[in-house]
Amino acid sequence: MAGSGYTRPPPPPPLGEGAAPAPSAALYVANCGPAVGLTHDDIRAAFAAFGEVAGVHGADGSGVRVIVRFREPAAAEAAMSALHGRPCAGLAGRVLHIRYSVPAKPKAPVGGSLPVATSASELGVPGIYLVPDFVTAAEEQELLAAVDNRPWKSLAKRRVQHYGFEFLYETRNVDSKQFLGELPPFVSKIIDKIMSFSGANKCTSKLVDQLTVNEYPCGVGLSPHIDTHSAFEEMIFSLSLAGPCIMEFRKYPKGSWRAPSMVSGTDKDSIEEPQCIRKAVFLPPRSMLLMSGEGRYAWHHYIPHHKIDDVGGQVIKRNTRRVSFTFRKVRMGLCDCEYGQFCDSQSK
Ligand SMILES: O=C(O)CCC(=O)C(=O)O
Repeated sequence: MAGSGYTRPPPPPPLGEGAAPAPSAALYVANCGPAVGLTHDDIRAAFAAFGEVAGVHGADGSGVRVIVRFREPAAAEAAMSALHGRPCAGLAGRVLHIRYSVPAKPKAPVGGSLPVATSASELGVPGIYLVPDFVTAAEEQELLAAVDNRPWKSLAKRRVQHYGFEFLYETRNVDSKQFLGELPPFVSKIIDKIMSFSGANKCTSKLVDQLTVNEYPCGVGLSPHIDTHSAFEEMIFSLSLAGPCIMEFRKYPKGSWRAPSMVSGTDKDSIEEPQCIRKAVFLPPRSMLLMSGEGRYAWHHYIPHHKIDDVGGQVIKRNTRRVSFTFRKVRMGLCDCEYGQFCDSQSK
């Protein structure tokens, strides 16, 4: 798209579904470019037969796809009907594959354009609480040493450990009949402290019985998701250790939007997503995040894949790993929350 302001259109929709990009003055031309021996001047000359060409630009770094911009949409339409899928005499008989190009969205500045809160009150997502310095630096080192002494399981972009119950990434759920055993003694102090959270007394029996430890290499994040309602009870506690991150919360107008797989970690940030409310908070090492109520049930949480973040004008480098301890309580029945549109129990 270099400089053209246009880019590759989305793949054509299956027959009868959605609409192809509307005709425009810019064409996305594949099988055409310097890498197959055609200069931008050659291409401009061949397309000029249909109207005034405003510019020819590489569509990407491949050298085989270009954007041809006409002054008038009618010229683009004429070129499309004459040249698409046919050998082009002016371009050494190459068969061109042409679609209407679409305007490129401006790229977000480094770290995203979202202001980043440094406290839960500034974040303003109901049910989200953040406690800085929840553990001391010495406790942090003990917790890291404890998990580094245990086997990690490698996912595509990060490593994990599960205690209490295994988290099944394929179903984003747990097998509640497969109890792996009590949470390990090295987290007992954390669990005691969690009990002191306001609202923690809502839980009648054990407050948490499942722990997922995530180790994110520098700059690696996590796809947007809501923890499956039927898998876990309301309160989710996440302790950040070693490195910081930004956590973004997103509320979608329709609860049905599903994030790409958390296993692959291949989310594409916000490019193809529907409109949503976005808010972000900085999670420093040793802080504890509590997700409850609306923030837990109705907002997706997401860790952008950034190596550098801008927090209130201060550049924060994510140049160490981040290790999080996420404590949850496995749900043994169905969820009956008041956020039915986001609830897998209630949509069945
Ligand atoms: O790393 C974190 O703080 C969040 C982890 C999380 O959301 C998850 O494991 O589902």
